[in-house]
Amino acid sequence: MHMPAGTNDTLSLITAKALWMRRRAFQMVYMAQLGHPGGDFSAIDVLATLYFGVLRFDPARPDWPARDRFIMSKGHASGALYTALCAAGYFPESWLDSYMQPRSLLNGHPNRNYLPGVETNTGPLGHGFPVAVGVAIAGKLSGSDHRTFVLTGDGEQQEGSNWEAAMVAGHRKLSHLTLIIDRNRLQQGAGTEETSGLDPLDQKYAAFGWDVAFADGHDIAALHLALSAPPGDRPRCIIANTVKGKGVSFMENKANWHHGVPNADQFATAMKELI
Ligand SMILES: Cc1ncc(C[n+]2csc(CCOP(=O)(O)OP(=O)(O)O)c2C)c(N)n1
Ligand SMILES: [Mg+2]
Repeated sequence: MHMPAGTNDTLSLITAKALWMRRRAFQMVYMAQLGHPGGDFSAIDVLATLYFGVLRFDPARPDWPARDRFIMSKGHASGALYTALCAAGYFPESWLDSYMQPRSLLNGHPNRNYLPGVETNTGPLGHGFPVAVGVAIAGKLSGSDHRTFVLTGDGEQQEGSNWEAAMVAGHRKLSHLTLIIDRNRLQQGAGTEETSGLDPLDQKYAAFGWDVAFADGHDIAALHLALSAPPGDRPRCIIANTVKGKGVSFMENKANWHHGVPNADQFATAMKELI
């Protein structure tokens, strides 16, 4: 499943998948009248780049020991993860229509007991990153060359558990671990910096022994370059500068679209813009 680095074909494929994911995720939210579309849309370009340009995986063997792991720590953005897993071949598209319906396998927050491709249950913020550190430690102890990628929100970084995880990963030089922070500068109802400031995030991770890089979280070529770089000698943190609600004019940078849901007119407008 791994694509050659940075070819135009790879970047075009990722771009096309990301567009499909935005359209499909918004349709799911519209049908369910539930969801977190703002955070879905800030993360989708990162997920599309990972699944269609970086990760080593086989959807026919979700538990293949040598697979790269991706952990969606910001589990509320399940629309981004479910559309990525579906596009990657883990389950049929019809399953997406059951999003958040009673007894659906596609809960509001991802559950690995229900859905192939989900590495661990997430939703409570601050849990996925510590689990990813454990996964990376296990990989290192077993001599595996698989990589572990984890995506957190930026508001999520306010949870103390992340900093314990960051400290352990730096101490153990977990070179095969990459943390991506979705730096959209908004959390549930307000900006991160007015709630509990995070800056300078880069200096904090560097102080914990991490390699740190910034990337435009919607520039597929830049994301591909940053995410497909081979492991170094320590864990890597990529701060992806993103726009919450990216791709739909009335959603971009609006806190109320954290868990806002569209009416019929808004849905139609979004579908016209997402082409
Ligand atoms: C421990 C915990 N507290 C509160 C929530 C409710 N909650 C869900 S998303 C969210 C805001 C997250 O902001 P951020 O991490 O920046 O996510 P994004 O902007 O990418 O959507 C909150 C407070 C939660 N899921 N878990
Ligand atoms: Mg945020």
